[in-house]
Amino acid sequence: MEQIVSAGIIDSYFKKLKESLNVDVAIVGGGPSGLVAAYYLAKMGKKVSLYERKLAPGGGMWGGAMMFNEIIVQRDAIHILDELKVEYKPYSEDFYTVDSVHATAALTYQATKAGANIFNCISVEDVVFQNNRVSGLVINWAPVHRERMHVDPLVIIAKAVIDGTGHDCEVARTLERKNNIKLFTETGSVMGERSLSVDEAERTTIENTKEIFPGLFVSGMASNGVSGSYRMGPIFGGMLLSGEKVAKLIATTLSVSVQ
Ligand code: 48F
Repeated sequence: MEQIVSAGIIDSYFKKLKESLNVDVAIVGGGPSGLVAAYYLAKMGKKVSLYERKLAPGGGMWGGAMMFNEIIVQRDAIHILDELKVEYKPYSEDFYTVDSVHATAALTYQATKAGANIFNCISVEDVVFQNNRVSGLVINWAPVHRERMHVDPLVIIAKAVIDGTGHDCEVARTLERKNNIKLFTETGSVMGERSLSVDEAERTTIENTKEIFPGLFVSGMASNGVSGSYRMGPIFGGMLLSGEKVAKLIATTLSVSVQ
């Protein structure tokens, strides 16, 4: 009995890991934008894996605002909540409240149900850089990073990578720091996030969701961080719409590149 429990877990995990050594889309960060992107891409039949360094995917969504576990979603993004079967309540004409624990769990569930593999407790420490293109990820156990252990990583090959790391836009920063390249931003660099301005930030989150270097796309707060736009606090329509947009962009890019 003891052996079956351990062997089952090891066999099943390594099957998943091995299947994910070469994917269509590798997503860094399990925040709302990354989870929504994972859902739509998997639903379109793409092979998707998502890497989250924390134990629980969900990023900044669990905690609502100041740990009041409710979030606000605007009317424009309600079709995504409907698609992912997330419950919401009308609050005022264009705004809805959503239980943040319910929403985060639902996004995680729907992404995996659609076929995306989520790997938690894994940190992305670098990208694969070949022919002036981001072609995959360099991954390691999050505790290895936390303990600063000198342990070499494993590598995942991907046709497209999403930086969904939130405010820190870690993948874009690492790419820029190590490779003497210019990103597709106004300055050619990661411009850094500005202070809070809700309307502006919600709009630009979607505008700034794009390919910022061949093979590397940004979603969610990382989009605004890379392009020098504002933060917005606990309103989540922009994050959901950004996840939807990046999935469509990548699907289009991949379909063009296979023709
Ligand atoms: O920050 P986060 O929730 O990403 P998001 O989709 O959503 C932002 C909102 O939650 C909120 C906001 C909305 O109004 O402003 O902040 O842009 O989630 C990012 C996830 O990425 C993980 C991190 O632990 C978090 O769960 N992450 C960051 N860097 C890495 C990483 C890394 N190098 N490797 C793996 N995971």
